[in-house]
Formats: sequence, structure tokens, C-alpha cells
Amino acid sequence: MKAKVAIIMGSKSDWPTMKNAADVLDSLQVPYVVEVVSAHRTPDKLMNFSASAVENGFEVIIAGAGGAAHLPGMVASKTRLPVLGVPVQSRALSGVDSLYSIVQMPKGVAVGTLAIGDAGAYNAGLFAAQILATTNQDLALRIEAFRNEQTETVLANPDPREQ
Ligand code: RP5
Repeated sequence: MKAKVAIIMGSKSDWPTMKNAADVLDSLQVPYVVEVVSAHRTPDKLMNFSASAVENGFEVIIAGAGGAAHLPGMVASKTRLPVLGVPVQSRALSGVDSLYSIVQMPKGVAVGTLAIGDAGAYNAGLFAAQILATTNQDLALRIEAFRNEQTETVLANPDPREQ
């Protein structure tokens, strides 16, 4: 099956964070592509990727970046596809810079901003799967099974002193 999800990121250094998005998509059997696309270091690639994303068959784009994290917003400016922005935890400012850079989009160009770091990347993958599941019943069932298992795991071990 052709990948409908693209996971892009500003730098290879973002991969340990963005791998969380890939992991949840793997577990839900959702194909994806991963690629470094930098808003600042490869601006032409960013524009070409975004402008051709629909014709390349993508339906959701997950974009992670840190610091002056302009990637998600710039991608969103060149495609009508939903863009999920992941603020990568930066060294200097712990990802608050990334979060503010991604979340404060001007009215009329939308980015769905997730939490800073690993949890945000994981939830971006989950959110992408949930978007695709609106038109994919098999995937919807896999997501429901995942959610039920998560709930059962928590209920089965409520003592906080035990691992
Ligand atoms: C951003 O700058 C990237 O998304 C990354 O989070 C940050 C640092 O990049 P490197 O200097 O590690 O390549 O563009």
C-alpha cells in the first residue's frame, strides 16, 4: 500500500524524537515515508515537497522541528493537507521555542500542534492514524483495540509502587 503519511523533520538530529511517530504507525500497520526537509537549509525542497504532497498521494503530513521551528507552518502554507506539528525539545530552551514557533500560526493557515518531544511525536502518529481511520474501517478497529489494551493495562496494575 502506498504511504499516505509523510513524517518529515528539520534535521537528522530530530529522528530520536520523530521515531516515536514512526513506532506508533508501525504498530497500527500504517505505511509512511520519513525524510529530512529543512525549512532553512533546504527551502526549495520544502516548497517542492509541500506543493506536490497531494499528487504524491499523501493525506497527512507530520512535521517535526526544533528551535526556530518554521517547518510545519511553511509546509502548511503550501498544501491543503492536514499538517501535524511536533515541537522537538531543543537544547537551549527545552522546546518552548519550538512550541511557540509552531503553535502561533496566523489565522487562515492551520497547523495541529502536538506536545513537546516524544509524547507529541507519538501522538502525532496516533492522530495521523485516527485521521486515516475516518475512511478505513480496518484501521479504526486496530486503533480501538490499541485503546482498549492501553486501558486494560492501566486498570490491571493500579498500585503506583509497582512497575
Ligand atoms: C532545526 O534545528 C531542526 O529541526 C533541529 O531540531 C534543530 C537543530 O538542528 P541540527 O543543528 O541538530 O541539525 O532546524
